[in-house]
Amino acid sequence: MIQIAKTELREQLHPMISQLADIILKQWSNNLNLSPYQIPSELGYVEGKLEGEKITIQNHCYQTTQLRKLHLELAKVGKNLDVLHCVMFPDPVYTLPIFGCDIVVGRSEVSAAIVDLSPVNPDRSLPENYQRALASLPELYFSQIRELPKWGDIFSDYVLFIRPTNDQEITAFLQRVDQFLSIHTSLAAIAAPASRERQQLNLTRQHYYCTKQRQNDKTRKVLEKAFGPTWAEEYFNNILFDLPN
Ligand code: 18B
Repeated sequence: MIQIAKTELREQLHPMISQLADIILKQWSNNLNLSPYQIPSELGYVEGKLEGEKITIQNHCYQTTQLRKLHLELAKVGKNLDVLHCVMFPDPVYTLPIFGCDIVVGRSEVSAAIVDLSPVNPDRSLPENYQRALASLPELYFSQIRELPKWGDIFSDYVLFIRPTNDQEITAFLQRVDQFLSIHTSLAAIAAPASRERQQLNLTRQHYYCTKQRQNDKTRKVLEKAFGPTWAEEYFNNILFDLPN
């Protein structure tokens, strides 16, 4: 099991976030052959405060042969905002979707919970083996489905974007993330390298994904308030949504 360096932060976060962090780290350590991924050491654990509230960020980063960057980020902003952010970027050599997940909790209420296996096919379809596995998952009902933002054309038809309204919905969401991760870790591990041409397309699509995610003004605003616009821009470009070489 992966050791959590600063357990204190996780313990201070909303239980949905700490539970999801456990699920993600367990899936990674049980099902993948992880190597460390170097992020600048000063960004592993970050504290910032410009105007208003203190922000604390904790990053976990790994890589495997097929996945160039597995990133889990936990953040606490003041007393009232907790965030979990997770992206698994494939190595563009492999034609694999981009797993992404975000949970935002404001004043003890989960306002946004989103998970997706985002396609790298220009027609937004997923590889056939992913489609088969996802189509066989049981259907779920959530009472509050949220509308995707304008930049959200990167997401697949399987995206789940909700505001959970009770513990059952929280549990159902967590289970669904666990299922996405089981599917993804098993299919990613057996992926074969794509043709040169296809690798180029995978790279282009990953650039597109990152360009769209960087348009999330709600994330940007939180980071700008704590660290200033220059730092926020660099953090977006180098840590959250960096482009592969
Ligand atoms: N995100 N999120 O990751 N974001 O990073 N996030 C918010 O209730 C942070 C991702 C996504 O409706 C909100 O609206 C901070 C990934 C979508 O316009 C806040 C960090 C995905 C929305 C934050 C962070 C993703 C959203 C507003 C760095 C998906 C809705 C909360 C740790 C795969 C956007 C709310 C909209 C919202 C904050 C999605 C405050 C600081 C990987 C779609």
